[in-house]
Amino acid sequence: MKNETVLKIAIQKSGRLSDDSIHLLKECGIYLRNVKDRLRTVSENFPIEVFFLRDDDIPEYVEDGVADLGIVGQNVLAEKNRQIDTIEALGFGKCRLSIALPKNQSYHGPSSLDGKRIATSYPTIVGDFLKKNNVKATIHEISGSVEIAPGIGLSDVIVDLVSSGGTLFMNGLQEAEVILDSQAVLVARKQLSAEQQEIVEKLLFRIRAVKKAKKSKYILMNAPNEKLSAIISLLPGMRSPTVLPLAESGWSSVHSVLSEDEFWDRIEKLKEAGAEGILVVPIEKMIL
Ligand code: PRT
Ligand code: ZN
Repeated sequence: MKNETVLKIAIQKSGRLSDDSIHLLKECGIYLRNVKDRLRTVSENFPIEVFFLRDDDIPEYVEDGVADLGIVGQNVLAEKNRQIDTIEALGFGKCRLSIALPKNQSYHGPSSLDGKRIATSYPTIVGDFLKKNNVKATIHEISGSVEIAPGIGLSDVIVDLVSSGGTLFMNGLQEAEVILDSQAVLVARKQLSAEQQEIVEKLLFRIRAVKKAKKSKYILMNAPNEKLSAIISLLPGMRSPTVLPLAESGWSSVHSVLSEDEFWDRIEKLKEAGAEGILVVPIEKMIL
């Protein structure tokens, strides 16, 4: 076997980030065999070896050099506070770490926490927040089912992750303040070798192409030639739109790329400007 540099990447073994992490690697064209029930696997077509770990352990393993890269939530990173670099936000695993309290209690900012008992799995982040706001409160560290703590008399307040808010609602709690916004990020060990850095750049290039494509749509439409300039002025495209003559004289087919944010607004304006038969197609990869 050739002595090639292989980058080791740690991802969550089983949990909310697992499927999205594997899916991202797949979209980057990195093939992994038998990802279920394994501790590690080497890709057949990219110099990468994947380790499957508990998310809480990933920052430490990356800092210690057991893994070179990792995919982990910013909430875990902030709590563990390890000397590693965040190199790319990945756009999945979005949530927020929030202060929540029983519905019938009022909250007027951090000072409302004075003298309270706070249950959380994030003692470091909460401790820093209290210190920053000059608040004295007691932190009870618990590792799961934080949302039931006020109901069973263990705490007055909780600090926990929220995404839809359904769990808080079901436990009679209200979200009072967001302490941290979080999503999954790609992290790297400090002092990677030049060869390793080269592989990271290759991976990042692919990740960015996938992310960019997700935010964009390819659109095709028919336009009467006399309205072409008005229609073209509404289209950004990567350079300028592609315009092709249709079989029916006096008409053209216009192709372009629109970003998700401006999509609906532009489509309405394009229709008003005379575009017809608008087709919208997902883009798989986008290389700029
Ligand atoms: O076993 P391991 O330690 O690897 O996994 P874990 O149980 O610690 O973590 P897991 O799989 O639950 O979450 C992994 C990561 O997903 C977290 O660290 C976050 O970065 C991210 N994430 C995104 C979330 C949520 N959304 C989320 N909603 N993690 C947890 N939750 C929980 C939250 O704790 C609460 O119990 O979901 C509940 C609230 O959800 P809603 O939708 O009802 O508000
Ligand atoms: Zn965990």
